[in-house]
Amino acid sequence: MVLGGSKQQRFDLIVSFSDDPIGRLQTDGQQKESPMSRIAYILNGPNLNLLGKRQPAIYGHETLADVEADCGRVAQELSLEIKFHQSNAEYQIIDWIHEAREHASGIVINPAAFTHTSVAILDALNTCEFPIIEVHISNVHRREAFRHHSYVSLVASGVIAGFGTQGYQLALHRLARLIDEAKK
Ligand code: CA2
Repeated sequence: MVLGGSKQQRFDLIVSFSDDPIGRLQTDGQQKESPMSRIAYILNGPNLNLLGKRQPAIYGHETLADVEADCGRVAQELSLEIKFHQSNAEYQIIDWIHEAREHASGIVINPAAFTHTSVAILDALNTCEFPIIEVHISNVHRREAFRHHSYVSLVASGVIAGFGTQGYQLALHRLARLIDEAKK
């Protein structure tokens, strides 16, 4: 490709547009880690590793691996790259939030029981400058009163609850829209 200028210098482009449809690569082929990346962290809190294995009447039959696969398919449609994690440890979720604030453009989080207890997760999320979508598989508002309060809702752009595991896919669609709007 020849670029303009008085001396008509010639540049070889290492990356063509078709190699990089969503603009994540720099001309040296390295991945950008700017706030405008399309990396989405999907974080899951305690006991969600048991999804599909216990209490199907509340949480359905899909396993967390099924949810990850569904999210992967939707992410591809939306040109998002996902980092999908689950932990039973509060500190681990906080560490992933810290990682996301450096590398990602958004978080989808089902903090599970930490939703109702964790000021530490709220504080970590408050350091992020991108959209955060809170997801609950069950309709927490039809359940015990202690599930009606969420610390995470104080920082979330939106909350999806009661749509089963489909809620994660809905959250990714919303996150992609918010990332696109932030670019304008
Ligand atoms: O509805 C949700 O997604 C919840 O975040 C799930 C949490 C609960 O504490 C929240 O109030 C609402 C519990 C996650 C436990 O997941 C299990 C999954 C299958 C079997 C047993 C537990």
